[in-house]
Amino acid sequence: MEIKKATFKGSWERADQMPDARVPEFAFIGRSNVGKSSLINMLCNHKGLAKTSAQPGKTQTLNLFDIDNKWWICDLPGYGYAKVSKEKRFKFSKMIEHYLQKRENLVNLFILIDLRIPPQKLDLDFINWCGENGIPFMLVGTKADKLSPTQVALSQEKIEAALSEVWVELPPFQISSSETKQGRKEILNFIQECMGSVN
Ligand SMILES: Nc1nc2c(ncn2[C@@H]2O[C@H](COP(=O)(O)OP(=O)(O)OP(=O)(O)O)[C@@H](O)[C@H]2O)c(=O)[nH]1
Ligand SMILES: [Mg+2]
Repeated sequence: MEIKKATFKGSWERADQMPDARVPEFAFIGRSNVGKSSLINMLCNHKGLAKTSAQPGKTQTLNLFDIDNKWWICDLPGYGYAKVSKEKRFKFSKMIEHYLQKRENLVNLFILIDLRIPPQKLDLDFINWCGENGIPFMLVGTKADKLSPTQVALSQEKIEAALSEVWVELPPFQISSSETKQGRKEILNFIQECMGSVN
């Protein structure tokens, strides 16, 4: 699958204020700075589409993008960014929780994990929460360009070993880099497959 036209639809602070969608939606989540917005831009071949920043906490709202008038992408705020106030952090998690539980057209969530850091409790807790809440997801290991292939494989192994303690069957896992476009084809194909099973 190729994306021809991606356009920004708008930003919302609450899931119940978002436009009703009659098309499949795919969302991207993960810790602040993990590379959600960069991955969306990489998938869409559109550098300035989702705002990115070297400083964590850039995306603070639910941002929607229309893709080829056929499906939507939602860029979610990062979770677990310690520098925002406690109140704001709470707001983030409620905002995210509501979105994930109420968004009827959400087909799949991409949970991004930075391959350079060992498995974090926060990520594992979030993944387990998604499992308990029946939210379909794929794990995406990000920033692979910053590691050697051996380090990438080791990192994936560590994440999967941590998940094996809870999960009988491991969720799908895709390695990616927004710099080299690694994983682009695979993620777009995955999206297409998901849409095939929806239609
Ligand atoms: N080398 C490398 N850098 C990346 C990659 N993806 C993102 N970055 C960098 O990581 C930083 C954060 O990227 P964003 O895409 O803004 O991250 P985010 O997850 O959307 O962050 P928040 O919106 O703050 O939660 C930026 O400086 C990006 O250039 C990647 O695949 N490789
Ligand atoms: Mg962002």
